[in-house]
Amino acid sequence: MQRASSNSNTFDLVIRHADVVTASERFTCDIGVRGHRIVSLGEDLPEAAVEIDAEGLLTLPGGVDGHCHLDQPMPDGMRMADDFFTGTRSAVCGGTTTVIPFAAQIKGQSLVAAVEDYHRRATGRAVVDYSFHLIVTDPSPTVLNEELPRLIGQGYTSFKVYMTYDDLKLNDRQMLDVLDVAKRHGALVMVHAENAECVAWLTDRLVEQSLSAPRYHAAARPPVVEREATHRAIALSELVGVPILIVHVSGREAIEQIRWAQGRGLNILAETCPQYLYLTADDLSGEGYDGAKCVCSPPPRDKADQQAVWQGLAGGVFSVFSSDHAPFSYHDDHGKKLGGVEQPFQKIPNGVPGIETRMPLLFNGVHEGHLSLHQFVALTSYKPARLYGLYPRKGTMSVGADADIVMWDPSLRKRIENANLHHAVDYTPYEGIEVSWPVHCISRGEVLVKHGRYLNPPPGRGQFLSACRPLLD
Ligand code: DUC
Ligand code: ZN
Ligand code: ZN
Repeated sequence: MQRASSNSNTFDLVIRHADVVTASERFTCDIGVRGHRIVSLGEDLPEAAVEIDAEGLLTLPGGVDGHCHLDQPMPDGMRMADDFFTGTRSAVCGGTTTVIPFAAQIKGQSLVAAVEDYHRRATGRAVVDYSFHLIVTDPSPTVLNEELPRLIGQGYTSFKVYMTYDDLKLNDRQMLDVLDVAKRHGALVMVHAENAECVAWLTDRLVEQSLSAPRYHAAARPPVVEREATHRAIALSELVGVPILIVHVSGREAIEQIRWAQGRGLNILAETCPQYLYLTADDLSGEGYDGAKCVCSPPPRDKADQQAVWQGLAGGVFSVFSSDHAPFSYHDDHGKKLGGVEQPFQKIPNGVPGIETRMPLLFNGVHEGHLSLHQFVALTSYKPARLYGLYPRKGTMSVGADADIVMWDPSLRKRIENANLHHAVDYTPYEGIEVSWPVHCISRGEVLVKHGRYLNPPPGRGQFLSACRPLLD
């Protein structure tokens, strides 16, 4: 694939005969890269130091994972298995060349301190480029009036708020305050929509009956709990007059609320994730404690919900498809078996790993006729780049964009096996599913994956990306 050039240094890299697919176009050309950027899309480009023949492959913009958790500070002895090194290594092996994890405020902590701490965790570790969302858990007057406006101006233009989890949740008034700051300063608020009081009430009833197995996680968070919070978040957004993005939408009841809002002309955006296409609540009922591997919130639903999510992806309800990678190992005292013991459902660390399998699993939607290739690019790269202020540097294939390029062979099908993944988690909930994989992955002009093999680039080559204003259309 590579050959040395003796007579030209016009380009550092040329990709020949590329069948380029973006969110809106498909064309064949040679791609010329100089330094980190695409500098030419043309024909018969002169020879470069590095050459790749893309004949027979699809050439797509690198993926942007707009929702993943890496090395996030956790309470109660929990610890994420992936840091910025293993997480971004895993990302690029699955075709993702930009990740956006969360700088999370601990209640009582300054938001600026949370961001500084998160930079320390990322610096020198990332293999691909990264940006940060914020998680706002304590919207004090200082946070609302000083820290958030300053951080938005410095390139942190999206933040997540939670309607559940005791250590993270905001009440409605606090949500209104945060939405108001987003409106005045041009940021995007992402909402985790589950009704905390309902979850607590249902959990107490299950615990009273000594029902503690992983499968009761789904019973404690039924669709109505997500539906109610989704509707309430929409109402709060309407009241303030600012768009929101509802994250990890799990099935038809929440989708109905979002469709209803979108039909009324409200600017309600939505995200879904692989677990809502490939898992159901039955996966929480595995042998013994095995169901803990699929405990995430909202929980996976049923087959009809999976169908509704596929239809929502195809029909435009969803703007983005993210992993919500939450890397807790199964055999780990800091993971699913906290303290070395099996936990009652309400204490199991929430989340499933999926940063490497996100794009291959959605590519199956193209393979099976659910989605067009353009929709695949829009959901996994173009739209998250725009919403999170990284476009046109990321999310497209145009002159001036970063050379983040992923080449796929749609005919190459291989089963997912955790042994072949590059994260530090000891399982994948998608073991055995057959998918297409990226063949070559390029990040800012550098080949990091070649013929499916990870080339071990040095940790720290990934750069922090300061985000611009969200582009919502
Ligand atoms: N739910 C979240 O809200 N975040 C991480 C993982 C999960 O399941
Ligand atoms: Zn969440
Ligand atoms: Zn999450």
